[in-house]
Parts: sequence; structure tokens; C-alpha cells
Amino acid sequence: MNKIKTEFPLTQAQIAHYHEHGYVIVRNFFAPEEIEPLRQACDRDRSLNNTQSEVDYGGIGFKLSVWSELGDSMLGVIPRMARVVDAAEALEGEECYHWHSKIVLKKPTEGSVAWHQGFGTWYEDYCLYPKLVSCCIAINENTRKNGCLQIAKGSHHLGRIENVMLPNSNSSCADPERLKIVLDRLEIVYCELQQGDAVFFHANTLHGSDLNETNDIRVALFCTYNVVSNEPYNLDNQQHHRYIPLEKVPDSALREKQYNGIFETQKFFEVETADDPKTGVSIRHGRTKKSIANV
Ligand SMILES: O=C(O)CCC(=O)C(=O)O
Ligand SMILES: [Fe+2]
Repeated sequence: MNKIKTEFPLTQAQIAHYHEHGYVIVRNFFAPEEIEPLRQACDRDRSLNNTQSEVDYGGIGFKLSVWSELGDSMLGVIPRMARVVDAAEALEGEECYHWHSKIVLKKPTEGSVAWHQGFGTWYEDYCLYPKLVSCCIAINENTRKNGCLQIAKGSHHLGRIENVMLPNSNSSCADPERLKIVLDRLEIVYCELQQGDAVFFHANTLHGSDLNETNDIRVALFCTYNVVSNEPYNLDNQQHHRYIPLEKVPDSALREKQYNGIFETQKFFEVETADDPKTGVSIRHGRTKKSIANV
């Protein structure tokens, strides 16, 4: 058993908010100085060591770097930190394992993300239940102006919405007809976050974001966890989604610089570009699918 426990557990009120609304914002989840080395590395190398895949919605889209193996780079350490893992397990009420993590770095004028649910595609990855939770950590300030994450409040109660391919795109999104009604009826929450703030959201929570209209980058790190009992019932072509016990690290890991480099040594998923769909393997999942870009 892993004895490491967080010093900063979620409160009962935060857990209740998540269950009622499908998300919860946790201010100061990380101290800015814990996260600052990652922000600087992203700013220095905006291609993240050439690891970004492109999601193309017919001209405007966004770029993301995805990984599932967790080593001792900063990107391997953050998803294993006690405060993140314990929060995921408190929200799910079960042992969790790492599904994948990704960095979405929006340069100026980049980065519109069409509305979707994570479970829209994790269902296609043969997960039976929407028992996955994502933690979005603001690596720099995420604002309305630079295209922060948006969430449709309470949308996790809708259940799974069919995912459809968008025309002239390598990506899918939630069924536009249903989506229009849903977005008319539900409140849209702009998750404006300071560096180090985080938002946890449910696999069925509809989310998306707008373009970055500032002259600076917008960087968010997403860590996604699945519950152990919800491991895909078919792991063909997605061995990286199998259950591997998490090796948690203490909350002090970043403060004490217990990591080896930022992302230089991190192993990422293979890069795919919008006009090079290769074998039809999803850039976000390594899944054998026609769409290369599902979340
Ligand atoms: O970075 C964002 O604004 C949202 C990205 C997202 O939802 C995804 O990559 O699945
Ligand atoms: Fe997403």
C-alpha cells in the first residue's frame, strides 16, 4: 500500500460541488513558484521539444502534447503528486490510475477547442463507466482573453453525448444539434485561473475553449485518471491505458525539486499533424480510430 498522503485534501464542500456541478475550482492548488519552472520551459520552447500534435477544425485548432508514462521528469512527477492523486480518488471514491496527461499550449491567435466530453471518446476506448476525472492546472494565468477552459455547468448529468466528426477536420466534437440546445440551457463557466489554480472536471462534463487573443502564451496541464475497476475491457492497440499502480510522490516534490528536468526526458505520444493522419491512430489516445483527434 502507498502510505504517502496529501497535506492538502479536498474539503467535503469541494467534493460536493464537483458531484453537483461536474467540476470544482481549487484555488492555489499549487504555489506559483512550484509551477514556474514549467511555465518558463514552455515559454522558452513553445513546441515542447517538438512533441505537439495538431487538432485541426478546418483552419483554427489547437496543439497538444500527450503522455502516459510517468517517470521522474517534472511532467512525470506532477501527475503522481499526492495532492492530485488523492483529490482524484476523493472525487471518484476509489483507487485511480493515470490515464494520460497533456499540455495544451496556445500561442497568440491559436487554440480554439470545440465543445466535447472526455467520455465521448473514452467510451470508444472501451471504458464502461464515465469514471474518469481530469485536473486542469494553470501553468500561467488562464483568462477569458487568452482562451481559458470553459465548462457547461452540470452537463455531466446529461450522460454521454454522441461524438461526431466535424467537416474539414481531423477531430470530433459533441453532436452539434444537441450541443446547441444544451449550451442555450446551461450556464457556461469561464474557468479563469491564476498560475497554480486547478479545476477538476468529470468525464461527462462538456468543455471547450476560445482562441488566445493576447500576445502571450496560455498554458494548461491536464492530468486524467481512471478508476481501477473501469480499466478498458479491450486493450487492443491501447496498452498504455492498462492499469499500472501509481507511484505517488509527496506534496513536497516540486518544492524540493525532486525531478529530473522539465520535459526533455519525458516520453510523449507520437506526434501527428492534421494533414498527416497516418494510420488513423488517435493522437490523444493511440487508439485505432478514423479520427486522429479525440479527447
Ligand atoms: O486547453 C483547453 O482549453 C481544452 C483542451 C481540452 O479539452 C482537451 O485537449 O481535451
Ligand atoms: Fe478535453
